[in-house]
Amino acid sequence: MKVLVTGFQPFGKDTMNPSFEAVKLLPDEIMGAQIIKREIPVVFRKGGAVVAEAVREVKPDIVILVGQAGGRTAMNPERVAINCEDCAPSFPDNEGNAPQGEKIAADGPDAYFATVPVKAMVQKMLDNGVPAAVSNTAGTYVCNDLMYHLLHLLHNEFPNVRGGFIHVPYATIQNYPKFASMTLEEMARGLRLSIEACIENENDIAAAGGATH
Ligand code: PCA
Repeated sequence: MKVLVTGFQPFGKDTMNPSFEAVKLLPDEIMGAQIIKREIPVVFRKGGAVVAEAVREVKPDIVILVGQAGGRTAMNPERVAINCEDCAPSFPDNEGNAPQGEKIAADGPDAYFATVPVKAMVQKMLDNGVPAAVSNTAGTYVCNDLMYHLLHLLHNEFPNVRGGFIHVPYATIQNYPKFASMTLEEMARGLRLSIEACIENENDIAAAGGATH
């Protein structure tokens, strides 16, 4: 079995992105599955093209995308990606793009649900002491864009490959004292546990993972 795991390059004012730093700490094998790691540019559409190229080359069984969500308080497997790119002109991507409410795929559905078992991933992290919760929005910036691109590709071309996205909080070494943070090692442990949960659970477990707001 092969698991493709991606993290992002730094973006905005940050000089590091904990998503790829944590991915780099993963072992090269988890439960007998080969772990293949890739870094993704924080650029609308281009990120999706890089992932598509990696999927075609690696031929993974599972794809886990990872991104930073500063301000989040836990490891957040994302439930859904929406067909929308929308960001403030004051916070463009790394190539200056700032789409405002455009569709990602003109012919695509409004949304795709993750095909990895988000609740099992959360449960496994919680059982092992890693803060985790299902997230019901991946935003409308490059992370949502990447997740939508991946799920659109898998739906159309690789229906047997499962895919999902995990948002991570700031890393403690980024030193944002007003925000929650985790160490890179703890994030990597959460990623490893999540990958194990994907390997162990073809289908998701029955558990509450909703949110009131
Ligand atoms: N986080 C951004 C894009 C890259 C990243 O790590 C996001 O949440 O959209």
